[in-house]
Amino acid sequence: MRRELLLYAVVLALACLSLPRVVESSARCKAWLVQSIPTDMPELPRVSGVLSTGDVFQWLANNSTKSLDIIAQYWQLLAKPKDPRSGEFGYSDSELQQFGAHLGSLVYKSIDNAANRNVNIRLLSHSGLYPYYTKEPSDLANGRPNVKNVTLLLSKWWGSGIVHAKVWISDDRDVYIGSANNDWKSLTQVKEVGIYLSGCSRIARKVKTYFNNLWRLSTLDSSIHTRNVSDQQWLINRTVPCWSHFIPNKARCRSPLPSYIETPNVSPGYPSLSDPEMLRVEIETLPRNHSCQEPQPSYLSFAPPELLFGKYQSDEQGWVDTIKSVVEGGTVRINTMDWLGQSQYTTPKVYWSSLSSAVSEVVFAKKAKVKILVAYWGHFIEATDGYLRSLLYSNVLCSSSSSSVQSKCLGQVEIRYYMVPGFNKTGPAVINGTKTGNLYPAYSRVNHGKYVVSDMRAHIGTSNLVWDYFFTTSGVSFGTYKMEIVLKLQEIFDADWNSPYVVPVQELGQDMVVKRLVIKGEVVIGAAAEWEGKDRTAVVIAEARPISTKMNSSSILSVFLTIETLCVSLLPKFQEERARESEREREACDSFVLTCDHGREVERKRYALKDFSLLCPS
Ligand SMILES: *[C@@H]1O[C@H](CO)[C@@H](O)[C@H](O)[C@H]1NC(C)=O
Ligand SMILES: *[C@@H]1O[C@H](CO)[C@@H](O)[C@H](O)[C@H]1NC(C)=O
Ligand SMILES: *[C@@H]1O[C@H](CO)[C@@H](O)[C@H](O)[C@H]1NC(C)=O
Ligand SMILES: *[C@@H]1O[C@H](CO)[C@@H](O)[C@H](O)[C@H]1NC(C)=O
Ligand SMILES: *[C@@H]1O[C@H](CO)[C@@H](O)[C@H](O)[C@H]1NC(C)=O
Ligand SMILES: *[C@@H]1O[C@H](CO)[C@@H](O)[C@H](O)[C@H]1NC(C)=O
Ligand SMILES: *[C@@H]1O[C@H](CO)[C@@H](O)[C@H](O)[C@H]1NC(C)=O
Ligand SMILES: *[C@@H]1O[C@H](CO)[C@@H](O)[C@H](O)[C@H]1NC(C)=O
Ligand SMILES: CC(=O)N[C@H]1CO[C@H](CO)[C@@H](O)[C@@H]1O
Repeated sequence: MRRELLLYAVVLALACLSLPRVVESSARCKAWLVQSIPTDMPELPRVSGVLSTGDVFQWLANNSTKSLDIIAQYWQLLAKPKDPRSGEFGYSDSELQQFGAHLGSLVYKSIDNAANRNVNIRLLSHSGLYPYYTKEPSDLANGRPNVKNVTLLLSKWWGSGIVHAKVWISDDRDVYIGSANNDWKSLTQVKEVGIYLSGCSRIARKVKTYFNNLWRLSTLDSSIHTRNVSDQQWLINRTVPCWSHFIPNKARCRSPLPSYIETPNVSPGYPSLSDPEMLRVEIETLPRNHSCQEPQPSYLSFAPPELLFGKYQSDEQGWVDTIKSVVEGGTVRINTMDWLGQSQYTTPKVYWSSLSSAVSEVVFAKKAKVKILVAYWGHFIEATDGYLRSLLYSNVLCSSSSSSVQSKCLGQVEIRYYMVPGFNKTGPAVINGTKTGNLYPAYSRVNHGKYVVSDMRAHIGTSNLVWDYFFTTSGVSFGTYKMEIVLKLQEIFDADWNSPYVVPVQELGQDMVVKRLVIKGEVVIGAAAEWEGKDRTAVVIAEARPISTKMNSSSILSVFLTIETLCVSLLPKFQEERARESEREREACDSFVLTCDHGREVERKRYALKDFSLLCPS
């Protein structure tokens, strides 16, 4: 035994020595992070070594020789500017060119080409979106025995919910998992983040197992395989598949899926696994770092839990464990479109504190800094702000939890809204013959990525952070302890977090005060923002003369901007760290440079926000 080990060590050492010469072999598993960056975001720093979604989708199709399996919520790769029902109606060809719509056609064409090469293609989607629904996958399948398309309605199985995973598997070897839909806007008008795994058969086969479970589900009759249960974990009555662990053990059916979970019979629900399956796959990244250490483990997680198999963890556990993986005094970065501590589509609503609890726990016990970036866009969910502010209240609770100086709260939650410029000017260019003034197509200009990264591990998913996505909707995540991926994902987050496209979320009841601010030559000596019904009022006092601006919800942006402009920190403990000086560029109202001195660090940022003109006398 010992000799064997020794021999193994020698072989490993030799393999390591010879590594650089054999790396070009295509059998190696390589990983890249993948992004889509909306047009017209010149101030967003580009992160090197990150691929673009449009390229990766084409490669996955172009490189396929045997099989191509795609899970999509909906398909809109081909823009339809001439169709009055379309969200891009009325934009000119040159505008669409500027939007990058042609990239969607290239992706569509690459799948069409793969179909012509007789690749076996399986397309699994939700029912699609108005007005085209399943037109694109149907067109691709039409008259081709090698292309199969199915629609899977999860609401028949879980009462609500949709196919929401965005997954491509090519030749059981190359995989994309991420936030990008099969929509041309997901390539150039929506901020997306995903991972491209190339030459990774072991991972691809596991993702394919999940695909096969979904595919099988689409062939089954939900009416004989579902039960209405009184869910004892979430305290609502709801419909679930008959093999669900939300059904008491004795009443459960045997799962008809090809692969299912092998945990002991526990109920209610799907408690966290103590030792979820980890994939010990050596992953190569760019820049290459040939280490001869054990491969850092990676994992997959899936939703909803009834589709789990083997010892793979639920998507909720993947998120929670990644938040909790932070080292003492470390940082967790969370990027999401939505954040709700409840369900969105059930009646009655479910209260869901899994993620916010995990955040507060690491703030208290691990003294962690948690940065959360949430999208603010045309379809922002109103209840979000309340949940975010209540999460920010953890800062107050943490500070007041300890009285002694030594044990004072060092953890902190910080939350910012991400506003892609133009987010409030989306929709068709023309409605009923009238120009709308919109500048971008409908459902675009939003930060749509879904990931969390601590200093230990990275988790890249397809689910929005709302209960339904974890319990009634299909989602897939890839996570890893691979340090290069962890660092690269942090870099992507930081580029967004420090960009001029973010504004802080204000803590409940926190008023803003500023010492000194220069606006167009006038010294501002006071500022405050408060709620007035549904509206926020911002008051800026310059040289003791109020230049008061009333701000309703439509000009909320300006309030956030004011807050940011004043460099007021959100936390009581930082109250003394106020803006020293801020300078607005004289020539334009929509562009100014802000310099904040936080004592420790000096931040200098450029802002380009048209709504600021409210504060700019015309
Ligand atoms: C995919 O293949 C098509 C046809 O061969 C080619 O035109 C296109 O450039 C390829 N895409 C990429 C990103 O390599
Ligand atoms: C296949 O994928 C690789 C990246 O993994 C890419 O460099 C190459 O261009 C792709 N080949 C084709 C034909 O698209
Ligand atoms: C699949 O595509 C065909 C056209 O080939 C279409 O008739 C059918 O409705 C589609 N099926 C589903 C389930 O979307
Ligand atoms: C479950 O309840 C829903 C709505 O209350 C009902 O439509 C459905 O038929 C029930 N399903 C089963 C399997 O009892
Ligand atoms: C839920 O179902 C249980 C029995 O399964 C029933 O006793 C209860 O009244 C139901 N609750 C609601 C709110 O419908
Ligand atoms: C590369 O590997 C070495 C040792 O294995 C490690 O110390 C170093 O931090 C790694 N570099 C990166 C960028 O992860
Ligand atoms: C456009 O006009 C039709 C017919 O007058 C009307 O039914 C529809 O609501 C209008 N659509 C919008 C978006 O105003
Ligand atoms: C919001 O306030 C702005 C500036 O005062 C004003 O121009 C706009 O009409 C208001 N919008 C609504 C919906 O009240
Ligand atoms: C000026 C403007 O377009 N305001 C809109 C911004 O977005 C919110 C949410 O959709 C709308 O309610 C405002 O009217």
